[in-house]
Amino acid sequence: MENYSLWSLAKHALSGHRRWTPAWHSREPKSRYDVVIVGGGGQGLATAYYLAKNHGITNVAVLEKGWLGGGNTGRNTTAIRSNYFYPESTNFFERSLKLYEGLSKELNYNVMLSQHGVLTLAHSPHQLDGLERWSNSIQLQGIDAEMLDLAQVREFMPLLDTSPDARYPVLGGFIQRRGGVARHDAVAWGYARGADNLGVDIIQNCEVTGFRLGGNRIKGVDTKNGFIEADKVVIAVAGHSSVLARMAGVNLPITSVPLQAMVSEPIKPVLSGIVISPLVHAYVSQSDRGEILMGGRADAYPSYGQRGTLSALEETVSATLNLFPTFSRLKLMRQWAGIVDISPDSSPILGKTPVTALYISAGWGTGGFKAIPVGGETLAYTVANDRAHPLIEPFGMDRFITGRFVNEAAAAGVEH
Ligand code: FAD
Ligand code: PYC
Repeated sequence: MENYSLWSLAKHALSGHRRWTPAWHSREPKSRYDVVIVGGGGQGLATAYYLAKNHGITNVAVLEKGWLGGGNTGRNTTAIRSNYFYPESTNFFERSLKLYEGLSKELNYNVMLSQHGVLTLAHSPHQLDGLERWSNSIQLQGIDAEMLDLAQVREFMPLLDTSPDARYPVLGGFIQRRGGVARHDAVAWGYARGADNLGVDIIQNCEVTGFRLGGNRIKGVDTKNGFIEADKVVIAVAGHSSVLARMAGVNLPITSVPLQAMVSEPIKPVLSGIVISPLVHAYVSQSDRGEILMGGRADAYPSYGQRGTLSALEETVSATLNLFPTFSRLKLMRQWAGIVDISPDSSPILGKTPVTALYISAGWGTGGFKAIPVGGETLAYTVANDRAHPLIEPFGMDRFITGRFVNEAAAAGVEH
């Protein structure tokens, strides 16, 4: 393993950064694996890592049609928090937050976790009551959550327009101080390097085009590079979950829509933490580079176009200016989108499928970055034991038959 000491940084700087040791190997696919994971985003890579690390299953391939982290993992706004509403969700996301808190050490890779807090605003007494109820529910699980009055909101985010004549006056808010952000590429690359070190094959530019079944059991995957036999297969392809699952004869109740984000030109540090306003439909933070990072509601129509529409962009910018009128003088530098796969109750779909030995990690919608560590850990357990990990029992496909939904639409950072 490379030792990233000051000496090695200086050596690489002097050699023009030409001789870095690659973080993972580029492998040719073998003809057979114990487990094939389709999708080299954070969820797929973390599942591979924990299969090898926690269960000793190393004859594993991660097949990625493009480049690692080129899907939603590399396109998201990296909000990390565990302030969901129902105990099933808070316990699941809190486990993820705890794993994030130790992740740089676990992977020996700096994922740049920065816990500056996530603040959700209330603009009406009714919203304030809702946030109080939400905050109490989280505290009952032993998880940190705190109501802020207007003075405390001002102290946390002085640049926010909290004047009474703002278009949507702020009355208060609810904060999770352990919430924050991490660097998305580093999360994908750290898990990739960790998995590679443990013997997992990471194969990019290898699109899966179909699944082979024998009776009701998975036998392997067809790829652009040929057939690969596998005892078990995991589908972890976010924006294309229903497309891939359908190839294996599994229908997922998922809607796929673009979700956009955008950044301004960089400025000096003016914001600490993330602020979310569910009313104006914007969330705002400042990147380590100084850009003001903005996101809003998902696009109105299902699409696989990874661009997003101008109207959603305009709405996000205008909502941001409702909160921070001073940003009107900033230039918008970049905009991008990813396709998010939204389930009927806005909770993930995790675990076994009706096809024997085929597993799914999907339905992450607008919030699966924060769940990469726990999604990987619990799905690896489920694949290794062919039994749902207790933390993901509530998130199985069977809930669409039993009706035991875990409706977290209101806890998603953005409307969708
Ligand atoms: P991905 O990272 O999308 O990985 C799936 C991979 O599968 C892709 O690399 C894709 O190329 C590959 N693939 C697809 N089809 C095939 C095939 N046929 N063969 C092989 N490979 C295939 N979440 C948060 O927690 N906090 C946030 O602040 C947040 N903000 C977001 C903002 C935006 C703009 C977007 C788009 C998403 C946001 N999310 C956020 C959601 C989060 O990004 C996703 O839920 C998460 O990244 C899903 O991880 P994944 O590994 O499942 O998917
Ligand atoms: O999941 O917290 C979240 C989030 C915020 C913005 C997009 N997703």
